[in-house]
Amino acid sequence: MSERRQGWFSRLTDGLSRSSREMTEQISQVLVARPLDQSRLDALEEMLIEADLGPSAAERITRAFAAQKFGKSASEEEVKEALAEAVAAELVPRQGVFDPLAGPRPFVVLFIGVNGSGKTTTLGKIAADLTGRGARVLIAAGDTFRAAAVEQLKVWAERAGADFISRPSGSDAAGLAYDALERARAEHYDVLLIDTAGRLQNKQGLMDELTKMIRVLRKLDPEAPHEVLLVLDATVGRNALAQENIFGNAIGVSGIVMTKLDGTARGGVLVPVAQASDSPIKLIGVGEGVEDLLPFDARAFSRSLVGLEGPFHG
Ligand SMILES: Nc1nc2c(ncn2[C@@H]2O[C@H](COP(=O)(O)OP(=O)(O)O)[C@@H](O)[C@H]2O)c(=O)[nH]1
Ligand SMILES: [Mg+2]
Repeated sequence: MSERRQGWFSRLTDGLSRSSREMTEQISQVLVARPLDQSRLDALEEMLIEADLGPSAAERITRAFAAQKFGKSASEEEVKEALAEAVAAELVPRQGVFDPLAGPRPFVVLFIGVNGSGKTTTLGKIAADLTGRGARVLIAAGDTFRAAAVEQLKVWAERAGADFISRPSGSDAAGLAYDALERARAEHYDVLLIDTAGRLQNKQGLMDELTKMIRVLRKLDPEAPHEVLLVLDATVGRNALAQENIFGNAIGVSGIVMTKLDGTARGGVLVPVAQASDSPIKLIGVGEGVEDLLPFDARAFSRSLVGLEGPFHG
């Protein structure tokens, strides 16, 4: 485990423990070294709901937790371990793998989500990871709405050593996607990463544009896009759940990226999002830097959420 990788986990842990500070304080106040009567279990359930885990997961976690037999003198550590296990049981089945180099070539990935959720940043991090592993990557600037968005993505592409295709702002995003896939096939790229716009104030227009992008990609490759990553910002809390609902219903999503789990994260919302979505959580963002993207590890996440160190700490 490199220094760098440990840094990721400590940032995740820091961010999540900030989001769950109240939760961890309450754990020790409410649950440690006391008999688990109904009022204490109710307090735990309430605490989980307040941490954005949602009522149904909160109920199941509380029930699983109550089934544990704690001695009179259960330590904070023991209580947290049991709670982490109960949270992990919810999330392990919702953990997925993003591995574009295991699929067909060119492997086409579409990034969708509202403005500011972290689509472009996530795409840039993935591009750098793939080129670092020797893959040939083409990036398409499908957010043709804002010139600044194209520039931001171009910087990421240059940094990653990936090739870049764009159109003047205002151009048809579907046309760009089509041209990009045609080029990726002709020039034998391993992966094509397609950014998109996220202006949800015109919801129907956006959904139509995304649907059209997918439709034209399928004219060239019926299997494309091989991955549709929905990028959600954890700091918006329960709004992330509403966004999952909107995009999940309108567009076929194959994986979720939950960003901004560092900093002011309200990481608990990952639990109801994971359960509401038909597709698994595949990646998490833990910072703005190029290396701040992690495969989603349900157990490490659960331990961090309840304020235990991740399994990669000494
Ligand atoms: N702290 C933090 N910031 C992030 C993360 N991912 C993205 N951001 C920041 O969120 C802002 C919006 O990201 P951007 O990729 O432009 O979002 P987009 O509109 O969906 O393309 C930028 O300032 C990013 O640096 C993350 O995991 N952690
Ligand atoms: Mg963007």
